[in-house]
Amino acid sequence: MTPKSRRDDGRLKIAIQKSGRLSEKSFALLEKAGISLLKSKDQLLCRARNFPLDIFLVRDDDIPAFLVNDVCQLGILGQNTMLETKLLDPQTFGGLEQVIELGFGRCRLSIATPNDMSYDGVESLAGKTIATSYRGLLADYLARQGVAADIVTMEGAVEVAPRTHLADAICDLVSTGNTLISNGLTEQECILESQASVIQNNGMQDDLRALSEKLLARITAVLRAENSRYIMLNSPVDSLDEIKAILPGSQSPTVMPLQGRDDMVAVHAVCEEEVFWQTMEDLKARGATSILVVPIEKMLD
Ligand code: PRT
Ligand code: ZN
Repeated sequence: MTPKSRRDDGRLKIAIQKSGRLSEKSFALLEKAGISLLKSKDQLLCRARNFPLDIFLVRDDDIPAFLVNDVCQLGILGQNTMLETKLLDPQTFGGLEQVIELGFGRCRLSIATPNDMSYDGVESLAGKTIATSYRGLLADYLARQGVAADIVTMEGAVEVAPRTHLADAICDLVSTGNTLISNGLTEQECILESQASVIQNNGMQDDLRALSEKLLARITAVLRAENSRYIMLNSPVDSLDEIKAILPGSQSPTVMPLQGRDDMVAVHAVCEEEVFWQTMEDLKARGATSILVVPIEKMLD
């Protein structure tokens, strides 16, 4: 059961995973968005000191229910969990929507078979039994592929199912692939690529919408800053166009004169993607000098 709605206090509520693979990065994201949290003994609720926001600390699987019951307006959840929840109960959870992809908690939902099972494409699964915690996503995938297989739902330790003869194959989340390898399984089909995302229930009340938009704008700005670099270099006037063209993801660099030099100018640019060593070497090869790449802490247009 979820707690009674407390939305009438005018504070925005966000649900994040209490402990697990998403919790540390969810907290860190809120902190980077300028939210300073009051430490509390409450195991469920944490208040922000400098923003009208309450943070509910819950199991990730409970986050969709917190949203549809209007206990919280926002949540941070793996796309895998959100899509599975919607597929299993579209009537209750159909209104959940993703608002921002966060770039952490990346994994894929894949079908894997024992190393010694002959596998020749997804048709090889016809008539087999597949163990998974993602019945909705797996059933949807098999139906789209036109393959009839039996699904056994397991809450955890899915990777041991073939060894214990509970199933012929499995469908589970994979990140490094080590769990599959150490259980003698081979990844065959990736049925979903997933990452953490901010979700909301469509039809948010007007009084909280403005607060939500403000928080989401800050989160977007944090993600942009994290993915951007500020690059400074000196460029020969003659190769300025070429140098500007290879600055990754930069729109209009600032070009400034260098005192006492007619042949060189200073170039400053925000690059909205990673600046690789190769790019720096390419810049240098075109005559750029004093190339500096620095992280950006905050960024707002
Ligand atoms: O207690 P609560 O219900 O909140 O947590 P949980 O146990 O349900 O979830 P948790 O913390 O394990 O995962 C939360 C979310 O992290 C998932 O829903 C995914 O969105 C994301 N995520 C990213 C992963 C993984 N990577 C991951 N590797 N979730 C689980 N795994 C497991 C996978 O199930 C398998 O057992 O890790 C194992 C495989 O990892 P590798 O690295 O060996 O391939
Ligand atoms: Zn869970």
